[in-house]
Amino acid sequence: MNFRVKQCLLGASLAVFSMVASAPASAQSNDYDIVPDSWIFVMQSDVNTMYLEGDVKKAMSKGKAKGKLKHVYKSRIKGFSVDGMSTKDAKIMADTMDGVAYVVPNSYMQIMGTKNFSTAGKPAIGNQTVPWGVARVNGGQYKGNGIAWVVDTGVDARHPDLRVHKGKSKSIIDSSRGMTDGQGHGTHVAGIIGAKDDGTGVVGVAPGVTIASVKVLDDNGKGTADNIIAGLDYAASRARSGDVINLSLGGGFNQAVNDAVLRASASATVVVAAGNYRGDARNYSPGSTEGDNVLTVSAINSSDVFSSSSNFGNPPIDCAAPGVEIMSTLPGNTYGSFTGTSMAAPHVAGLVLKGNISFDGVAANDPDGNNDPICVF
Ligand SMILES: [Ca+2]
Ligand SMILES: [Ca+2]
Ligand SMILES: [Ca+2]
Repeated sequence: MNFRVKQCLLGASLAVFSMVASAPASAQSNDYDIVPDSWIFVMQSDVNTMYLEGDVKKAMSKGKAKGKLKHVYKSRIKGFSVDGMSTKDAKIMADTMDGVAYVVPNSYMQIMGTKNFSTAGKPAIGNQTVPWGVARVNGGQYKGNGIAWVVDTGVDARHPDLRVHKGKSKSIIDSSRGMTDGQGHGTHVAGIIGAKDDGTGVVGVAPGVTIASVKVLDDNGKGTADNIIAGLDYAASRARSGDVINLSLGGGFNQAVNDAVLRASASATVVVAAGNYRGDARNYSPGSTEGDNVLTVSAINSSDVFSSSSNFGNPPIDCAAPGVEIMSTLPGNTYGSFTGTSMAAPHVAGLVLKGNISFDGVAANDPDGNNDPICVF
């Protein structure tokens, strides 16, 4: 956690603060990360959320704060987001409303994986391939009935190598494509976790597991913290112990995102990508989240060498997993490879579903000098 942000939270429970002012110079929390005039309010954990929507609107009229209520978070996560509200009015809101723990600016986040265009879009040819990452973590053979909640760009539900539960899937964002994945990243992540062991295409770490797609990022792989929190709130309200929630995305440090991950982890284990900024993972969200039921994952290549783009630092990183040139499912019944900590996290999500994680070897050349253990079954 960012020390100065923490001080601010403890010092004044109703303080409005800016990540621009609070973040250290080395962090990515620069101006371009902030969504203008958009705020995330986090309520104290004992607040009754039944009347939260009405309370927000009442506070807006009472305090003369102008803005548009966007999301209300009322399951594990308690809070709300607003658009079109000035910094001055956000302060008024925080002062007028009872039970506000803190407010932070909304911020942009994105996928933590890069498509290799020379391999993407290939149909499956011949027999099933076991991707190197699945072999490295001893994946395969899943008999449980857990669900993998993939909070991402969507998942192609028609891909024959995936088992997607449409009824449990949901899009948080307005999208002309509806539930489907226009980017490819979410479909790729889903295949790493659970592509079927059916003799064709690829196989995942927990083959054939039910995938629930929670779409929070657009066709460019980009999104905002308040939508990601809404996706987490949705997944946490339905996930059970034995499920896993995967977050292969990231951006600058955002306390509200980290707290949402922490609160969601009361429902099921949350696995998060460390981030691809070649920096200290403590400066990025959600990778910096620390909790007993939260796993932060860095990336290695097929020689167990730490990926040059992966964030580092223990804490918050718990282990490393395969994340370079990973072959998996892509939309339209095709396959291709991606690189990033986005690919490392779902390997560990698959292990969580299988129910047993151990370590085998370490990531060589880890920049923090403390070589991350490699998670395997
Ligand atoms: Ca397969
Ligand atoms: Ca950790
Ligand atoms: Ca390390």
